[in-house]
Amino acid sequence: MSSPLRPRLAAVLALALGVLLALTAMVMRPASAASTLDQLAKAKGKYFGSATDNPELSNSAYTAILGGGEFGATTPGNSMKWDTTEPSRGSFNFSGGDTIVSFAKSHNVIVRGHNLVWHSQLPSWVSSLPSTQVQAAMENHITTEVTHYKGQLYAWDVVNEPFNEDGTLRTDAFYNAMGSGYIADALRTAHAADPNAKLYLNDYNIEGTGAKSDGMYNLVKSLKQQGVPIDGVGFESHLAIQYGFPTNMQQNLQRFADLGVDVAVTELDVRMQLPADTTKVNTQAQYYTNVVNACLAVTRCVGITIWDYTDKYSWIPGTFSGEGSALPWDENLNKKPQIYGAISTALGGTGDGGTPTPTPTPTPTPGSCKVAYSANDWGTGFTANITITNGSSAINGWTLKFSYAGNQQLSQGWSGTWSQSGSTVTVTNASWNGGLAAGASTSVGANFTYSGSNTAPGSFTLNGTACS
Ligand code: 9MR
Repeated sequence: MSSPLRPRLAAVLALALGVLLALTAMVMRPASAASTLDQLAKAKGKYFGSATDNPELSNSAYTAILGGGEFGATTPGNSMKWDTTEPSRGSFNFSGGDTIVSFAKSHNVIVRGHNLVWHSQLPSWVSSLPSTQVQAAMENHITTEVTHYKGQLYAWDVVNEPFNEDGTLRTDAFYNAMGSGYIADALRTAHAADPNAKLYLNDYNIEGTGAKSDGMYNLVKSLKQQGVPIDGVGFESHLAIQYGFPTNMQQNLQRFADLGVDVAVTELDVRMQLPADTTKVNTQAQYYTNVVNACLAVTRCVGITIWDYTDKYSWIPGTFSGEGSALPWDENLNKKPQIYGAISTALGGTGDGGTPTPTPTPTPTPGSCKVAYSANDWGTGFTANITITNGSSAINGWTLKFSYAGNQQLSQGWSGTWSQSGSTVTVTNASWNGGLAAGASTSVGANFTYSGSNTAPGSFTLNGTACS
């Protein structure tokens, strides 16, 4: 006797089996690779870029990383500058810049053109012109170069580094010939040649508030009032840990944005006196975090570019004797877990660039602290990245405690003082991250060794209170 139930039962069983297989596949699927810096930045509506230069494009290990998705923007370090592009009057050479633009296009990377008018890397024929001829030479240079790259660049640094430290304009060949009006003239000339490129003024030591930043601020305000085509201000951000972090960077970026221009971090690196040590690297990691946080907090901050990504090709050792180690990748093109991690974490990532260990889903308790934990595990060891978010009351000084189930053993921690007793790990704040306002976050990290299994800690306490 055939029962109508049998085929139906079989169908239900088949369906159930299908669902089970699908669920099993989901559970078994390896965690997807961590997001790149540019993917993380894009998720926040910004780009993350790296400068480059033509000589290093012959290094395939280098280009694999440059074009491998970590970076969504690039800036030619030298090959679009006047001394390269018009070494003698009227004779133009765009080959180096073209090579970088073509690399960028084929790797889906936008290009910031750098730069059109600058007192440095300026061929001597310009500075020795009679002052009556400088304007024509400048306009011809801008028109020819911008037209050559028309439609291919995201932005141009039209005038580079025009200010003295006291906020007055440098008395360079352009200023001497045309007065302060050379800047408006340069912007208008560039706009006529490529109305779609974002036109920037770019300078260093304007990241924090101060006389130089005020000089730039007043100039941009006046250019906007006159209707001069200016779209953005570039904050180079060549920082050095021995000089302190720029004052009020976020507020400073914001006041420029409030003038109606974009802002961008255009040449970020954070150098130190060598050799590096734990204290210096901790400070450096915090500087990178601070810069990312400042940009993220300002809607019109469009992106961050580091001034090349590896110490191998950094300009620092050649310029500042005894200094270096300024970038997130070392001289062997390996990511520095702590610096890369600081940038990634600040951008909202897992901080490691490897395969993230899934974070257990916490049960949120309203008003309590929160802890996000991830581990970049290489089988015998791992880097733990922990972001602590304070609860609803400000604290000044904190102690974080958690325990591992296995034999995980601390080897080195950063951004706090780390210790371990048995399976319990204790982290207390560093001097610079002890004060946390309500809801404020800070990130710490450490390397551990282990054997056997490596399960994430199940619970955390901050100053004795359980965190979700
Ligand atoms: O990275 C550039 C380096 O290769 C050159 O030797 C140097 C010459 O001035 O310029 C470097 O880039 C500078 C940029 O164009 C403007 N801001 C400061 C950068 C570092 O010097």
